[in-house]
Amino acid sequence: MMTKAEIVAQILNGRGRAPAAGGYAFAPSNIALCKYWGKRDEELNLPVTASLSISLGRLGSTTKLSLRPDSDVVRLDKKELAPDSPFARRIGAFLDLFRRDAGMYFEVEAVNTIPTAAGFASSASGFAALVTALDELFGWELDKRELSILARLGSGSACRSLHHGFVEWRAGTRPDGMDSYGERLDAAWPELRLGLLVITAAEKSMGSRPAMKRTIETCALYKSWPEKAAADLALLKKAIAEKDFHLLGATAESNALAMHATMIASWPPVVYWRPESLAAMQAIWAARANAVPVYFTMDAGPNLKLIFQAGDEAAVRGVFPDLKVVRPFDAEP
Ligand code: 2P0
Repeated sequence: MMTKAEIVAQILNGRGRAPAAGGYAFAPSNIALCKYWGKRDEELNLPVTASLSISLGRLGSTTKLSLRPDSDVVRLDKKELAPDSPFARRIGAFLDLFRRDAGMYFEVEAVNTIPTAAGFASSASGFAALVTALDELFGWELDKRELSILARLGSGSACRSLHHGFVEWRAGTRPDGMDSYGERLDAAWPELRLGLLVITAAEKSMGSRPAMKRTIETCALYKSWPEKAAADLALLKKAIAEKDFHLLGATAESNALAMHATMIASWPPVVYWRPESLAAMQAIWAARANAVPVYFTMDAGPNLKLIFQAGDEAAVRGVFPDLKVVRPFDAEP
């Protein structure tokens, strides 16, 4: 098994120059329509299956980076994190991969433009912005494929946040993961809308990393997941190519529910749903029965992400007045 440090050495391969004064980058958040659930390599975050996501335009993370002489400082949304907090440690361990000498420390200023408190921010946009800012600071001039591989070492889903629009994360087969990265699909869907529905802003019960591991280790249903994910990936690509909204929505919803089924069938069970999550699902199914074309997806938490098209926004808002509506294709740089 290879280590992260070996992969970084292989990619950087002596690239770069004297560090610039700083680095700055933005990366969008992404929401998977076909989920990443299960790793074949925990060190390198290599997935069991391919996944497919849509990036959230201007919603994501900005990261400002500079060098410091004495110790790392990590600020998230203007607040300095305690050095021993889990997030600061995770960033510090990732930055260890890129320090040129023992006396090189970083100041990291990360700001989320997606509501953090509402539980929508994830590590994906953060690590994607961080590697892009590192590229600027050190002048590596890496391409998106290489940056995607580095971002994956921080967090799997981060490899999809290097691009806008629809992104496929190729699972790859190589043990070193050099063929496992995010790639943009050549397709746009300007009328597509995502609605962020806050069920609760409370901290989630369990991080997705241990939940994924427990599912693989204890869930008998997980055996069927690779086949389900492969079939859904093909259907989603067809839906995107043909702009078939019902196929897109139904496939994404079914894929999310199948992922949650594997969590629920793990032991001890992993259940992210709150009673309000199920009530929201039932409201969506009732809306569909009333000819409002709206579907949902869910990740490792209680909140729902609604999928609909621009022409149906008023009808969807009629059911969910507090929805935060995102236009994924509006903010293309
Ligand atoms: C996804 N999730 O495809 C799936 C659906 C959660 C549910 O990617 O351990 O934070 O850093 O590789 O990327 C969350 O997992 O996990 C995730 P690591 P990550 O969006």
